[in-house]
Formats: sequence, structure tokens, C-alpha cells
Amino acid sequence: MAMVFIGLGSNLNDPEKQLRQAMVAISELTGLDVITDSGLFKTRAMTLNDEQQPDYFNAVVKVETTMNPYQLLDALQSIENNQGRVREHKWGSRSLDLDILLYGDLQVSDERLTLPHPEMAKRAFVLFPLQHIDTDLTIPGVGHLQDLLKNVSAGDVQYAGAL
Ligand code: A4P
Ligand code: MG
Repeated sequence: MAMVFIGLGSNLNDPEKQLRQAMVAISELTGLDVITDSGLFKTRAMTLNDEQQPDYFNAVVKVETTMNPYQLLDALQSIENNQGRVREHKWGSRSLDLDILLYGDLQVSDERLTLPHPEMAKRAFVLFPLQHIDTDLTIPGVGHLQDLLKNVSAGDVQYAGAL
């Protein structure tokens, strides 16, 4: 059994509904139990080249799973595809993005998977939801959540209620 944190994000096609639907789909996966979730956060879009994008909704869910990381990635990508994922370009708007943030204390980097998620340490829309789940988290190879939170802007993230 591995303890895993999954990041959810959407800024197209009714983002709140996308996240709720994704939560249901995740909870229905075989070999996975949902432990808890962060609730919903409304977040300012982080973009490349100052591109204008609608706000995102983000959340993090903590699960326990017997799936290996690649099986889990396959399962999450099927959920993205089932929800008609539209992806314009790298860091572009999307109807649903599911990222594996942490898989236990595993550190890997290959062509399919990088763990911990390489960008998470810099992202307010990941770190604040994580804090709602576990204030005392350490990101393997990166540092303590509380230290990482000092370098991101709380103004980019607004708690928006239960998922
Ligand atoms: N991949 C590697 N490691 C992982 C991992 N830990 N979890 C690979 C999930 N996937 C991982 O992902 C491309 C490939 O990454 C996958 O096929 C998998 O093998 P993708 O999500 O299909 O590609 P993408 O949409 O181009 O993702 P990219 O550029 O990584 O986008 P991000 O980093 O997910 O960021 N602003 C706010 N406020 N909230 C957001 O949620 N999201 C993004 C997208 C930008 N700005 C945002 C938000
Ligand atoms: Mg992704």
C-alpha cells in the first residue's frame, strides 16, 4: 500500500463540476481508497508568457493504493480522457488535469513519470491545498511544506468550500 497525493486542476467547461466528477471517478478505481481531500480552491492561472487564462479550480486528494505508479498514471489519464480532456498546449487551458504529486517517498524520473511532481514545490495552487490535508508534510528530496509555502503567494489561492 502506498500513500499518494493527486493534484486536480481545471479551468474549462465548468471546472467545479470537472473536479467533482473526477473525484467520483478516482474513488471508484479498483485498488484505491480515498483517505481525504483538500476541498476546492479557486486559483489564479499560472501561465507561460503572461498568457491570459480563466481562473482554475484546484484540489488535492490523498489516497491509499495498491497500484504501482504507472498503473495509477494510466488510470488517471483514462479519467482525463473520459472527461473529454481538451489540452491546448503546454501549460494551456484544460478541462481536466490529474497529476501524481507524491507517491509515498518514491523519487523517480523517466520519460513517463517524474516523482515528486517537478513543479509542485513552486505552485501555490498545489501547496495550499496540500496544507489543508497535512500541515507537516515533507516533499522527498525537496523540503518541508511549511518552508515551501514561504516562497509562494497566498493571494493566488482562495478556499472555495467543500468538494
Ligand atoms: N508526467 C510526468 N510526471 C508526471 C506526474 N508526476 N504526474 C508525464 C502526472 N503526469 C506526469 O502531462 C504530460 C506528461 O507528463 C504525461 O503524459 C505524463 O507521462 P500532461 O498533463 O498531459 O501535459 P501538460 O498538460 O502539457 O502538462 P504540463 O505542462 O506538465 O502542465 P502542468 O504542469 O500540469 O500545468 N495554473 C493554476 N492556477 N492551476 C493549475 O492547475 N495547471 C497548469 C498545467 C498550468 N497553470 C495552472 C495549472
Ligand atoms: Mg498533467
